[in-house]
Amino acid sequence: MDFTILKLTIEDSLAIVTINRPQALNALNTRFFNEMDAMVGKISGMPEVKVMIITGEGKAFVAGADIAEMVDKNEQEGSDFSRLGQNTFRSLEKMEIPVIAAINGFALGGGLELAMACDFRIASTKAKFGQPEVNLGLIPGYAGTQRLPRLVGLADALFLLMTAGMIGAEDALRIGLVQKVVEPEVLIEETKKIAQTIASKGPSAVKLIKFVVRQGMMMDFEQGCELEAVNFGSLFGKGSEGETGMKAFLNKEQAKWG
Ligand code: CO8
Repeated sequence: MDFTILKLTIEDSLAIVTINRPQALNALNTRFFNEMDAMVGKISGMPEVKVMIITGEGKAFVAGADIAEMVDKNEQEGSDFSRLGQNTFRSLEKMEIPVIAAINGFALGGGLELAMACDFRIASTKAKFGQPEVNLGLIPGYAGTQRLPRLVGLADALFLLMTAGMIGAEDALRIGLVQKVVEPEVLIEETKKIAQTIASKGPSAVKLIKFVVRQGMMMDFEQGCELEAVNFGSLFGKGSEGETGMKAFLNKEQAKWG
């Protein structure tokens, strides 16, 4: 597929995907979702890529779903547009490798929903966050009603969803919506450093962390522990990643992953 909205840069084992429609503050349209589906497929087929970063061009990460595209939709089309975005973000969330959002500016509505489908979020001090759908007589449609309370808790989620208020990066950090706040000029560098740290770890272990934690969150505690035990065991044995890592430690060497 020809990418006209998404720009892909590969740097060593990192894939940096930039949403590049700054004239509309990177608002999410059908073309974006088709490109993001294709991008998820493309990067999933690149074993050399260990971590993916998503960021936005210009003053926005993403200022929401494209209101101009949504305005004339009927009920059925509205639900379909919601499912389109939900499915794309679910595919992104289910990628085996970690996905980090580097939030450079506005992350509103569908933009915040995109950021929440990533594994964690690094924000510039200039970032602004909100779910302003009720200003438009809408509710979130890309699983914001589901991911936001799971990330920040019920009351902070309802506060943001009901007031449509925008919060800054420090408040987002306080409620756990983002994990780190940095100056705008170092956002990408700092995010890359975090991504490189992750990329230097046991690659199967990192993927299993993502899988076991995310799956476990949808299970009861006992089932989650069993999922952990099975996957813990999968890293043991002759030629395994666990063997490589543990032997390197005992030999006081840096592990060389296969
Ligand atoms: N959709 C389409 N165009 C947009 C959007 C958007 N979400 N946001 C900004 N733009 C456009 C503006 O219309 C403007 O275009 P033009 O230059 O042609 O007039 C351009 O981007 C620049 O925007 P502004 O001039 O408004 O820039 P400001 O710096 O003055 O303001 C704001 C920035 C505060 C971010 C402002 O643009 C704004 O409030 N944007 C809308 C934010 C919003 O309401 N987002 C939520 C949208 S709804 C949503 O995301 C629901 C998701 C689930 C959908 C489920 C499917 C059914």
